[in-house]
Amino acid sequence: MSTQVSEEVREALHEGRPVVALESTIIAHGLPRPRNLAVARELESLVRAGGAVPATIAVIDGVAHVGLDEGGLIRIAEDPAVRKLGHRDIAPALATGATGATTVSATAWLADAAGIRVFATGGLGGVHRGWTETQDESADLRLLSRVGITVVCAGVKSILDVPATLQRLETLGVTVVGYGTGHFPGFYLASSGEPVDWTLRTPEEVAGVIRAKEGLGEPRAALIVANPVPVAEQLDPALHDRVLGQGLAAAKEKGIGGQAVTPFLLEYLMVHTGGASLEANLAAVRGNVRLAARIAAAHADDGA
Ligand code: PSU
Ligand code: MN
Repeated sequence: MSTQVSEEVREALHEGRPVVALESTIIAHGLPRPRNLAVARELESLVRAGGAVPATIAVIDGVAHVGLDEGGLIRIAEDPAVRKLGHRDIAPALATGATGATTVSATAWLADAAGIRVFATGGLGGVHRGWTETQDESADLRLLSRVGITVVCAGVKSILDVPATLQRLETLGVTVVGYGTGHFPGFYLASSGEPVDWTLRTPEEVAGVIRAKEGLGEPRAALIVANPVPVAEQLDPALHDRVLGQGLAAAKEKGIGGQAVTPFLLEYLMVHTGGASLEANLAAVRGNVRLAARIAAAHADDGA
C-alpha cells in the first residue's frame, strides 16, 4: 500500500515508544478555518506533552501519510478541495492522486496497519436519527469491529441516535468502557444518560485491558474508551437540545444526506449556539488527546 509512515513515527514504533494517532476529518471538515490549523498543531503538542509521538493521518496527493509534517497539516487545514475519506475511499484516493482527510474509520484502519495501538478523536460516528428511513450509519462502527485499536473519544456525536449506536457496538462486539464514569458521554455533554457496563479510572487500568485483549487474539475489535468532557466545559444541555432539534429539522428540510450530514449539523450547532458548541467540542477533544497519550505511555511501559 502506498503508505508513508513518517520517520519519527516509524522510529517510535520500532523502539516501542508511545504513539497516538490523530484523525484529520475533524480538522478539514469539523472545525472552522483558520482555527482548525491552530487546533491541529495544538493537538500534536498535547500528545508530545504527554510523552508520546503524534501521528496525524491523511491522504495527500495519492499518498497515505501516517504522521503529517507541517506542510501536510497546512494543506489539510487550508485547502478547500480536501475530500472526506472513509475507509472505503482510501483505495480510489490513492489510485487517483486525490487529497483527503481521514474519518475515524479510515484513520483507525491506516493506524492499525502501521502498528499504532492508540487513537484519539472527538466523537465517533454512529447510527443517525431516522435510520429507519435513511439507513445512515457511519462506517466508523463496522470498521471498529475489525481492528484492535484503542479509541479515546467523548462517546459518539450527540447528533446521532445514541442508544441505537450503543446497541450496534454491542452487536459488533466492540468493547466500550467509561473513563471515570458509569455513563456513556454525550460528546458536547458530559453524559448521554445511557449507562456503560464497565468503568475504568486510570491509564494503567486501560493499559491492562489492552494487554488482556492482545492476549486473547482473534477476533480483533476496538476498545472504546469513552471519556466525558468536564461538566464545567460542557454545552448547556437545554441549549444543546433546543438547537439540535432545529438543526435536525433544517437538515431534513434542505435534503442534506450522506457524508454531508455530520459536517452540516456540527456547523449548525456552532453557529446557533454562538460558538459554545465549538468550545465544548474542543474541550472534549483536548481531554481525549491528553488521556490517549497517558494510555499509550502506560501501554508502552507494560511492554518494556
Ligand atoms: N469528531 C469531531 N468532529 C468530527 C468528527 C469526529 O469532534 O468532524 C468526524 C470523524 O472523522 C468521524 C466523522 O469519523 O466525523 C463521522 O462522519 P460520518 O457520520 O459521515 O461517518
Ligand atoms: Mn453517514
